[in-house]
Amino acid sequence: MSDPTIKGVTFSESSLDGSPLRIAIVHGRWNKPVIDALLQGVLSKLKAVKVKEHNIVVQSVPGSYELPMAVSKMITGSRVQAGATATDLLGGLSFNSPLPSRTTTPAPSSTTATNPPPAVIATMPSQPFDAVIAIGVLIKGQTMHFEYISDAVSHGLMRVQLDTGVPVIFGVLTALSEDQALLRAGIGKHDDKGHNHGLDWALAAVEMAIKSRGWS
Ligand code: DLZ
Repeated sequence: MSDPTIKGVTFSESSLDGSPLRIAIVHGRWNKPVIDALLQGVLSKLKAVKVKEHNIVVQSVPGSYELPMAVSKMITGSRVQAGATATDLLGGLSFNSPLPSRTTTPAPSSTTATNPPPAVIATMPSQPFDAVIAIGVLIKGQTMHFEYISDAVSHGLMRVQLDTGVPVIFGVLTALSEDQALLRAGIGKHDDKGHNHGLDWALAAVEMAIKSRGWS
């Protein structure tokens, strides 16, 4: 068996300051238990390196195949969903609502006491993201879906980051079995729980965001 200490990335976490950064996370909803664990890993590590909660925007798409389009739109779109913060997510609320296209009209003030205004769906001018983390979990099945989607998504995400100049972190697991996926989200079934790769993706996003600011 190979030495388990050799494989993997090294980060100098202490030198990373995410406090000025704005980070988007887009995740698929296939294989949700694994997605949820990865997402929690990303969010906890972003917080650990001081990315502010209100500077984290989370969106979901049906499956991994949709990630490149969603990431592209998140980067280039003129509007983003406001209020979808890490706190909402950790509180268990859903992010599956559509992106709002307009600001709701506030109710007249005279009616607010008895008829509260509709839930605020705020829109705000686009603020640039410093990095986007795309999270998906592909698990090989009996058909060729896995191969086609893995190939399309990896190329699509690379294309988006090169075309836009915004770092896109490849948070897509391409697992040959459910067990492989669980281990890579730190929720393995047996004594060895594995390692949550979401932790690494968060650090990669912050490092690339900081470095690409300096390169541009
Ligand atoms: C169709 C499909 C299959 C078979 N497997 C997965 C998977 O393991 N992980 C994943 O994220 N998505 C899967 N999908 C859904 C596709 O990504 C996509 O959402 C649909 O084909 C619709 O475009």
